[in-house]
Amino acid sequence: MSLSDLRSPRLTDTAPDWWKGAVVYQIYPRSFQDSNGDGIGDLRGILQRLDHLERLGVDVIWLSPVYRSPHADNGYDISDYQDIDPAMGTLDDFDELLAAVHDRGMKLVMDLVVNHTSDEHPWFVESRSSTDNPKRDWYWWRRPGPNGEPPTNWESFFSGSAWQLDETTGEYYLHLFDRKQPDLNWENPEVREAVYTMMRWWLDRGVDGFRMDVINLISKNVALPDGVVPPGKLYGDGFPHYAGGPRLHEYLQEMNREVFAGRPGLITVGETPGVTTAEAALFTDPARHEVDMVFQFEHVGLDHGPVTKFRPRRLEPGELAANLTRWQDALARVGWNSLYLGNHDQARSVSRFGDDSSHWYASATALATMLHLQRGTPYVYQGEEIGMTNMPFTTIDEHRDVESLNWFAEAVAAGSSPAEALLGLASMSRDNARTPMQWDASPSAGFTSGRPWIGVNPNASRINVAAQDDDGSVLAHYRALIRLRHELPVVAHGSFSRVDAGDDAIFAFERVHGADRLLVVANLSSDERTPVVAPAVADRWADARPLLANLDRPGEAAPFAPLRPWEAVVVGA
Ligand code: ISL
Ligand code: CA
Repeated sequence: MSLSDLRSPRLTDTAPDWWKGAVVYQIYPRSFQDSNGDGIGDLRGILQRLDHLERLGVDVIWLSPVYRSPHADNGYDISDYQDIDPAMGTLDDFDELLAAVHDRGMKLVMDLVVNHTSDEHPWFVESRSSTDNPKRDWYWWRRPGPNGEPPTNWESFFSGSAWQLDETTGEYYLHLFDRKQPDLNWENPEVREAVYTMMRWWLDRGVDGFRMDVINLISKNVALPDGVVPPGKLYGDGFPHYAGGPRLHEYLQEMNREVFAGRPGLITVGETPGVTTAEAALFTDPARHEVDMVFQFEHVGLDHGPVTKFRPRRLEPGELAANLTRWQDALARVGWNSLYLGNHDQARSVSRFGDDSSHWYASATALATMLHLQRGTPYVYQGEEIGMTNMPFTTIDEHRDVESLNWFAEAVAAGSSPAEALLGLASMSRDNARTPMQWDASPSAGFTSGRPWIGVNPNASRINVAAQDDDGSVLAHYRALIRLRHELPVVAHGSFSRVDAGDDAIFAFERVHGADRLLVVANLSSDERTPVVAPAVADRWADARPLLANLDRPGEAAPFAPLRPWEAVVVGA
């Protein structure tokens, strides 16, 4: 059986779990393509770049928020769920984009941000107007403590207290993120009904599903207890009280009944920071009718320091593979994994988990190989398919993200030197992943004819889509991986088992589906490594056929030959 003999199912697949064979591409619209020279990416820009996505072979496009927003958190603060932000275009542009995506056999998924709204959303404007407004209870309002202090000691994700005192009524409101992102009160059935109505409106318009922002935060412990103050911190950890709350599964099942029932062909993915394997299995057990899959966060937390992610620790080779293996094993029988290394909240994966200086190409492709050939649905974050790297920011003025700006101010106020605080941002700032997509070697990388809202990475002259149209590029390797998933059922549906290769830095695993077998052997380190496997394993793969490799292999592709830095080999049997 050779690759070219195989069929390409793409989205002709009508099975309820079609998304097991799909690859999702995340667009961060603000930084993807600007069509009108204002320096901000927009919907018509995406329309101009659909060829790239079609050639890459992805099945589903997930759009980070394009709704009307004051942009305190780049659109994750929504002031109108049923309109497009003027900077992004219009509803007509949206309809045109959706039709064009569908014409090309792809699907479109919206970001659903319903843990909180913008403080400029009419619901909140009403809610804050008086203590007896009918929408007062749509948000979390509480009276100050005896000394005027916030109702709990919780810290916001973006530094400082999670509570904001509102002068109008002298009460505090809860905002787990920015103070311009007040949390909705899902205990109130009217809130839930309003959200479901809005979701049905988008599905009626033709969208194919939702990526649900911090969906595991929508149910809170209504007693709102203080959190434990960890060593070295000013605030308490409210996470146990606002994440995975008592009514979370009830809400998701209700949403599923009210919104998704009777609409086949959708894809739903919950973003669930801090989720455990056991909880993930519950969320994604098809029999429970909650969501198709969730984004877990363990592997993107491995390098976080004990006090803050901005003082990270060095990962040892093997830590990433060990963690991903744990998730593969945990969801082997029930549930489904989302496979991702990067998104708009994470540093660039090749810079973080790979080696973007000495082994840029090899590490970008080795990481992609081990990720895409696991059991689960892979997500490609814009620019990852060409190996985009972290941005060499040199001053705080070049940063845009509210999280980075707030943390920097807090760190400097607490006595850090600006240089030291910038060092923390250098490896971990979300802005690393938000610089413009690198299309070509022109001054703004083909992103805009104007002045981009955030700087273009200077390496765009070298790392860009136009420069990678040949075999042997990162882009070509992504295309090959996506094609493998579409053409070999074992990639989508096979079991996963890690193979002990005698060295933690070598991530080797077998996939089995009926009589079809696949073996991946990837050296996730910058040193040469030699796999040592049990004789039974070596025998099983003695007659393997080479399917894919990221580096040229001299002679036959013996899967257990010594591996060069970041070398990855895929064979079939
Ligand atoms: O990057 C983080 C802060 O360190 C994450 O904790 C992030 O805030 C978390 O993953 C939730 O992310 C989502 O919700 C946020 C928004 O800022 C992120 O962009 C979004 O992906 C609030 O809506
Ligand atoms: Ca624009």
